[in-house]
Amino acid sequence: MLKHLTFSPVSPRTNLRLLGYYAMRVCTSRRVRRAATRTLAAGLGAWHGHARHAADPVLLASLRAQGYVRLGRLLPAQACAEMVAWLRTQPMVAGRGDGRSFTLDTVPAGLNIGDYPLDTVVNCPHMLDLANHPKVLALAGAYLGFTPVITLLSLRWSFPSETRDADVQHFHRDSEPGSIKLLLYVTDVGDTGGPHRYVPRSHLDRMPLRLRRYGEREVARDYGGSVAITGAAGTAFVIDAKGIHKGTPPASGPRLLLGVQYSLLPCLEYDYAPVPYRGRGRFHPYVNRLMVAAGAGDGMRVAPAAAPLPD
Ligand SMILES: O=C(O)CCC(=O)C(=O)O
Repeated sequence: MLKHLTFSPVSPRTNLRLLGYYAMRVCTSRRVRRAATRTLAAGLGAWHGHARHAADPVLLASLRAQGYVRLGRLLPAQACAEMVAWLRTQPMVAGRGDGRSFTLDTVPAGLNIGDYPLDTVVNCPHMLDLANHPKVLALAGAYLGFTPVITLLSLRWSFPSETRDADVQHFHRDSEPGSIKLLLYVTDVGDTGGPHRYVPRSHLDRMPLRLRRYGEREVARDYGGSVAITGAAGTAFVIDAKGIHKGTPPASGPRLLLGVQYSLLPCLEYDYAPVPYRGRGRFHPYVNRLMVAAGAGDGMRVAPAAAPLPD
């Protein structure tokens, strides 16, 4: 879980970042936002050197047109089982609730969401391999216009509960402009397992000035409804997170969702604190620098943004 910045009487740098964030938010025109993103991507290319992102053209076209695209099974069932087995021993936090810490075997009654701390997420087996999956990095690079930076990394349980999370379990748009998200089910998600729902083409709207929830009836009336994405453990999809989406609360059992957000630049509203990586993979430092501390382990080497992404 990442900490949100708040205005500070002692840190002009923090205040400047937040002012930058709100300046971006008040610009709601799609055309202006698109022009700004293109200019930024071109500027990054000129600064770091141009990089080529050979994304699958069918996936890219579908993401652009619909705002979401299914990637099929990106992780084998065995790898998902290894992730769950490893996480079972790790404490998670009710970060969207009262901040309690607990494990999968001691979930407090009535709790709907549990998130793992960044150190656990980064060091969970298969996590960084997946966040750096060549197919996904190529798609993110081509969609955003330049080598992406990972700006959020999460492993989140949703539990059957009487109550719904105030944010992610209601239709909403994300607050981070110019980002896409890889979402992967680490557990099986059928019709009653808490399928993700996305409202196709809602990413093409002008952004609202104030972020808000959308009701089921409003989504049905204005967009003709949403699509539910189900799938066995390992099933992945990518969404443009400014489109309307939500996680349905699971009824049949706990559901574990892996999330990776890719952006052109760090999100101005987060306080990034990269953590040491103790695994043995080698990952692109530019892409991972907000999550993984430089020089930690042998996985991070200094390399320019335009260095080739792994095949
Ligand atoms: O749990 C889900 O499927 C929704 C996740 C979500 O809304 C988000 O990551 O912004």
